[in-house]
Amino acid sequence: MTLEVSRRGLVIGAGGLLVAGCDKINASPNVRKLLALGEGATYSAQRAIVDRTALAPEFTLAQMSPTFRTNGNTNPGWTEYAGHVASKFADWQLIVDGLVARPLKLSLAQLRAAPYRTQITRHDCVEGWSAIGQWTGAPLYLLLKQAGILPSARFVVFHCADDSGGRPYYESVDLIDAFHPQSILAWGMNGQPLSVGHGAPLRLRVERQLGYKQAKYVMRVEAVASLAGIYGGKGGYWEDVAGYQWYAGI
Ligand SMILES: Nc1nc2c(c(=O)[nH]1)N[C@H]1C(S)=C(S)[C@@H](COP(=O)(O)O)O[C@H]1N2
Ligand SMILES: [Mo]
Repeated sequence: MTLEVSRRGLVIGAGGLLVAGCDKINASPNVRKLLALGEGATYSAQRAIVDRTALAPEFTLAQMSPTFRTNGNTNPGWTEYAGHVASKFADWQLIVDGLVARPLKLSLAQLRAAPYRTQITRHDCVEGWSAIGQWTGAPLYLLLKQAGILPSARFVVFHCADDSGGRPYYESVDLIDAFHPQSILAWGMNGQPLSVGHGAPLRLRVERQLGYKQAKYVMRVEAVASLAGIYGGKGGYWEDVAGYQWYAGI
């Protein structure tokens, strides 16, 4: 197990974060409800809950893929995004809002100065390719905690800068995955700032789920009670347009 020490001196390791993650998950009213259900239900129901919080495998630097291809949209392209690329995202801000007590607007500099986690994981695309890469970013649960996510929230929606045929790309996860210790909003990849092709300035990594859940170009994180009424209502771009599975666990 590797230990990462962030600039704030917070020691982050797979084990340490797992404990932190579990504390947080236990603290979430939704999960408390699930766990309470599990206590009175079958062993398999409990095991399903435990599996959801397990860590995805992590790899060594030596195991990283020599190339990590880009896929899907590789540049949102429109004027405002192009302006942010030109100014190296100096004036860009991530919005965290919806069912939160304290909506946030965070600059890339603020995100990079916050506690971060680095993980080397395997990305699996449904189109039949995989690649192992290193991701560095802000643990999602820390941002949601900072924003004061409300008990009425059930899902977290990631709004992206790109669209296909006028339909914005978006994705969503439930609170178990949102508070998973390996769920991060990555600003770094393979030791470099995240490139435009891979989703600059910020992209989601939810390491126990398929490639299309790994939303690139994340502009806004919205806590919601329901996915109904958000775009096509199925929780994601590919879910809406092609009937892809919403959970997409691997
Ligand atoms: N905003 C946005 N996110 C996206 C996509 C996209 O087209 N737009 N494609 C998805 C798919 S299908 C995959 S496999 C990965 C590809 O990530 P990469 O370009 O870093 O390899 O991003 C996912 N996230
Ligand atoms: Mo994909």
